[in-house]
Amino acid sequence: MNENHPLSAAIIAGKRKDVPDLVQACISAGESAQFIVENHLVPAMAVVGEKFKNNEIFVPEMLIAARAMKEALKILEPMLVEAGVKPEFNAVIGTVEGDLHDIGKNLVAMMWKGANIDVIDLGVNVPPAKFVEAIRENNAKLVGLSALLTTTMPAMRETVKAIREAGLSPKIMIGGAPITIEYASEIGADGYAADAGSAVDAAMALLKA
Ligand code: B1M
Repeated sequence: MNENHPLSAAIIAGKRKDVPDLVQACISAGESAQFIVENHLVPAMAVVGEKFKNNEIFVPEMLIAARAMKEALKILEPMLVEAGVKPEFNAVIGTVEGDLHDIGKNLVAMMWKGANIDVIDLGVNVPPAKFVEAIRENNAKLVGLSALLTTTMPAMRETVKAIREAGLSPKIMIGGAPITIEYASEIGADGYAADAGSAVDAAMALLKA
């Protein structure tokens, strides 16, 4: 991990405007798009996640860093597609039915993307059947459910139930302000994360288990 590389440092500091030139410099130096993602982008977002987890940075800084990472991906994604490089893992994420809060869910999605996971974001107010359909269509290995309201926590239980009853076995992670690890185990989810930084470690642990 080399978070001191100029590109990684620019992402961590959220210097979005510097990112395209730094990506081009890496390409000119002969680095492949995959190498750049794995050695500069992923480590940078890992540092961002760690700082967020430790309350060294907060939501605005994290969003700014994620935006800087997106600038790099804009250049690198077409190159990755052309080279036939696919992220190692994929995931479906959404805010459960009845719930319109998406700021935390978007942060988790961005951190997962930063960890080189292909993320299909279903948005907010997602009914269980839509999760089931997306998991099936994409053969998703990981599913993220977010809820911010105590009144929508039961929709998480319903979603987990619908996924299992459909005979699908992706790893299911849940999170959101009212959610606890106890609730995760109560409803049969595989994992829980308290924040977007921990959500990357937890996702990787589930995917590699
Ligand atoms: Co709403 N709201 N809201 N709201 N809102 C809360 C959640 C509330 C606590 C405010 C309060 O009363 N103090 C309260 C819930 C009370 C409860 O259920 N116990 C509440 C309420 C009541 C409501 C309405 C019912 C209000 C009304 O209309 N009467 C209504 C419900 C609408 C609906 O969803 N059906 C409503 C509406 C809204 C807005 C639309 C105005 C807006 C949402 C805008 C949006 O998301 N695009 C909004 C907002 C902004 C909030 C607060 C102020 C902030 C939420 C937020 O974005 N936090 C919130 C009060 C608060 O938290 N201070 C509140 C920042 C975000 C980064 O944190 O989402 O927790 P968070 O995500 C964290 C972690 O939880 C975790 O990682 C994230 C990053 O660290 N995480 C995951 C989240 N998802 C995860 C998934 C994972 C893993 C980790 O794995 C998959």
